Amino acid sequence: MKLEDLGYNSNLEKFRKDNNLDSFDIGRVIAEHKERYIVKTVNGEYEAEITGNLRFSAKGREDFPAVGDWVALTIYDSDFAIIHNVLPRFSTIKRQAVGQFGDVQIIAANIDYALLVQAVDSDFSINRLERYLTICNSAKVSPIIVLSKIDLISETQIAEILENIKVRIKNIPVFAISNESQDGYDTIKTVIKKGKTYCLIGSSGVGKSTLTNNLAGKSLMRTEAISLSTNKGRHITSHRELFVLENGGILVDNPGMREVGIADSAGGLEITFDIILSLSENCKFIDCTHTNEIGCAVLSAIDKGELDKASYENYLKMKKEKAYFESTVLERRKRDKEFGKFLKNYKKDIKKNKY
Ligand SMILES: Nc1nc2c(ncn2[C@@H]2O[C@H](COP(=O)(O)OP(=O)(O)OP(=O)(O)O)[C@@H](O)[C@H]2O)c(=O)[nH]1
Ligand SMILES: [Mg+2]
Ligand SMILES: [Zn+2]
Repeated sequence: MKLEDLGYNSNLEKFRKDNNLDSFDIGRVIAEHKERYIVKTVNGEYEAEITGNLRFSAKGREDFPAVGDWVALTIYDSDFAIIHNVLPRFSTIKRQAVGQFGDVQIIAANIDYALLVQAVDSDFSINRLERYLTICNSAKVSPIIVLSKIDLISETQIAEILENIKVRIKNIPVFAISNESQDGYDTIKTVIKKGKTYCLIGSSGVGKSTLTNNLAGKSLMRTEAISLSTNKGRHITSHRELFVLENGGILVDNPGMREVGIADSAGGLEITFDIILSLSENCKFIDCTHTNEIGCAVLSAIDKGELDKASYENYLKMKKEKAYFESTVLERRKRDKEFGKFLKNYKKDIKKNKY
């Protein structure tokens, strides 16, 4: 195996050269559990931890390695290694961490495509699709929509769902598949390319691991039927993991997500709702909030049926979340800064009292 088979490229090699990391091994994080990592290199898989230096210089969760990361490491024996550096990420899929406002959770790093999986029988929601799209657009990851479990509904119902998506979501590929009958597999297999990394995201029980296993041709991940009435919210997959498929594609399977909070700082909303953005150029007021203003081009487009109202409402909701997220991040930074100042003065005082 070569590093390229894990998705390594010339940009990463350049960074390694420029930063004199030649004395280290290079590997990719394929799994993570409580700050312990499994890293795959050309020589095999190693259990790894980060250096104290990396831990202490970390300003937040984002500075720790995540699944998909490229790392410089020293291998100590046949299965243990220490991670010294995390190489720069070309993309990072993240969300607002559940219950911790202003903090982000990294879903995966260095992802080329996100497979947004929704089951057509119970899980389907265009609002949530738009939410995932926003996260992808913010992360610089290309989204692909995968509708699973089409064996459970009729062809007319499938066609209806595809029509409904088209009204609100343009220019994003949509694949309808069944992991049972493997309908649609021929086409979805054609999007999985050698050396590219695909991240499966979606709710619990939609068939992400079943798809992973089927594409791999072997049972890599445990899958299970969940009884929604007795096991509400139980997840089958409990950790993320990266696999290299036979055809050279690289897959990251994830635990199901219940909440997909917006931690957007890179214009993900603007890209996802570019129609609203371009309409707003014609609003009468430059600071139009598109909620009640006279001469608002967005509201008038809704009236004329040119813009989907539900999509617009979803946009407003996420915009609010984004504003809240940004304010909590600012708040956190301010607190950190104040604490830094306090610490500096405190240390000064101690010194003064000493002498
Ligand atoms: N009928 C039908 N059942 C499916 C399909 N895909 C998956 N299943 C079943 O749905 C259940 C859950 O599948 P998993 O692949 O474990 O779901 P998951 O998305 O990995 O779930 P988490 O790991 O909890 O996120 C299993 O019983 C699968 O057999 C499908 O296309 N059709
Ligand atoms: Mg799973
Ligand atoms: Zn407006």
